[in-house]
Amino acid sequence: MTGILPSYQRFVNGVPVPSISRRSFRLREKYLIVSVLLTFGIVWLGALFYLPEFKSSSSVNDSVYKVYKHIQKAGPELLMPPPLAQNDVGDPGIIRHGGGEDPHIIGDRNRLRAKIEEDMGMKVLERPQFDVVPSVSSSKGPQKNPVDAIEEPDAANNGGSKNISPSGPKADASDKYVAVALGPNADADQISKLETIKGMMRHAWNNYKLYAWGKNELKPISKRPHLSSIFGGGDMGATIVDGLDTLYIMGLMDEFREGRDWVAENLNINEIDSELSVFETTIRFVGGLLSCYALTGDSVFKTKAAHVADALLPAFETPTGLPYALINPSTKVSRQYHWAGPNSILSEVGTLHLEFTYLSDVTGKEVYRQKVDRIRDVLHKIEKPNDLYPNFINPRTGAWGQKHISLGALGDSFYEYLLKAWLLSGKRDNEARIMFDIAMEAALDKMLKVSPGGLSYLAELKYGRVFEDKMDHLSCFSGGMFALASTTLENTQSERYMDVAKKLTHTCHESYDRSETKLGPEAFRFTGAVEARAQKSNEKVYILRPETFESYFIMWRLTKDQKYRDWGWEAVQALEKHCRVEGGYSGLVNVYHQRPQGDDVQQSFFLAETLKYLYLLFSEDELLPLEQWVFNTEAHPLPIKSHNPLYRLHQPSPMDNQV
Ligand code: DMJ
Repeated sequence: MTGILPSYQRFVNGVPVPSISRRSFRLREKYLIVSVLLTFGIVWLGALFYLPEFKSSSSVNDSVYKVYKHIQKAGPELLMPPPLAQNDVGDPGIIRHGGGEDPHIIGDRNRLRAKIEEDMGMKVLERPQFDVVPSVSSSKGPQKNPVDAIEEPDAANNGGSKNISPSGPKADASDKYVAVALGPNADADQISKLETIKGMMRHAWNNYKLYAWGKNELKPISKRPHLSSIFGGGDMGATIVDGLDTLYIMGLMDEFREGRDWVAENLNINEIDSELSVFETTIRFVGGLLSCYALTGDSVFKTKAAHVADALLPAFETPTGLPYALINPSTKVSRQYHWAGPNSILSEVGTLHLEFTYLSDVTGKEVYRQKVDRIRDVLHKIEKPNDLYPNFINPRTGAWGQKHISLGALGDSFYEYLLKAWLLSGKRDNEARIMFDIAMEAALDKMLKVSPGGLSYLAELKYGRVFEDKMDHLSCFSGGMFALASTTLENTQSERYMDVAKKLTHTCHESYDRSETKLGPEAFRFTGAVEARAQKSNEKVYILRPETFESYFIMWRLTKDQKYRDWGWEAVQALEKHCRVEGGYSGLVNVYHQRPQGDDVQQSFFLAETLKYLYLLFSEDELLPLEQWVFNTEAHPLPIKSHNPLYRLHQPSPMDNQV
């Protein structure tokens, strides 16, 4: 059979093989080859000129982009840089030399990404910005050399391009707080206690995530969101924001990352069209976000802290500058609580100072400091009955309301913040410390009582006289406060402060020990035969409050008396026995019942404060040392100015002066 192409048969060892060795083509073959080439050429030119996809060079880009989009759909990680080595998971913005990827390759990828974003108005996913932080390690770590302030890692202009990367300027690895809970000689008991508390945090967080993610709090028994009025009706993710720094401190980094991403993507206070508490929003949201900013250097937290604080500012527009209690961030309308008449609450107007001054220092915006300085000024200058501060004050007139005085509800954290404002300032805010010492001298003279059974307690006053022989659970923070006051300044009161601190912490422990559940009531009285026990039914609740454990923690750090750790462990066991339910942790309706009913609320402060203080009680002193950190009233640690390199003081840039 003859085909189109000729065959010239050769044989090797009698077997036919095709031959390719011939010097020239025959004429018929030449025609055939030329016509095949011509056909190819025509098809190629036709495609170039007539098919729509290839008409212009910009269309070429379109096509490339379409392919790119297909890849993107397949998974964003395809467009993201490969993970760094285990010990190199720092700021994604850092181009690391001497290991890892070639900077040129990173540079090319960044240019490509920037181009795509610019051309298509599209945002390519960023890798999140934080470090891997071990919670349990044998290395001692945190900052040992205090410096005045460090360069702000995310400053808009940090001088030169060598540290600039796709996600922002350089944040040095040392800018991340390394949370180390254990020293080299930690024993098995300490390790297992820390692990238990960490497990509690995981249980609280996972259930919140499962049943109430993005809502404010969790109802752990009915397994659905809890809408607390203090945060308005909207989805502010209170448990996320309040719990984030505890996750970080415990080294629960996966959980921290999901919380951080929620904050970055969803926290928008301006969308809330209902009233929220200026005070609660400040201590939980602004405080929590600032703490995360100090610990990580991730600028998302600073931006969000300022965003939340800005929404609160209209509440300060009063004749005295003392803020109203509530604000609607959408309408910007402010008002007081109905039950307080025209008055603001002392503990609310007096517990903004730490967050607002620190926010000014890290943002460079003076407006926040101006607000709290004005409040301070009013409270400094006003005439005080017997050197004490009543719980109510009218922001229109600047006059006191009813003369009820307490270190518990309505008064508590105002006094705490006088001491802590002085500490946070690196002991420069002397006005605050003097106000604190004068008030405490008066409080101890007039309010400190001893029960017939020998228990010291802080009574409540009205018009200068003992009004009730009662202590709120809230006032159990005061043991820690007096101990801190005693050890941070030597003056005529320091010995007395420590003595009172020990006695009050002991009394608060008694209020726990005298209940069937070993958890303390909301308030306890000292009347006749009844000591350190609640009497009314609304006083018998335990809503997962932290104040007693806060004092155990501070007392342990400052005295090293083992009993504080023992008391803390009793509390952990009681929480596990009575408050832990399948869907999280619940408060109790009556601490005097053997098998108490739950109140079905997992308060956000359980994650922010209760579990954090218990964890710190069993950690080494190097984890958030008291010489470098001050805890806000919601247990969010803030760095001490001039003593903590993570203070992150804002560095003014030349751009700041431009209009
Ligand atoms: C917290 O929100 C803060 O500690 C506040 O100062 C008072 N009480 C709760 C927790 O009990």
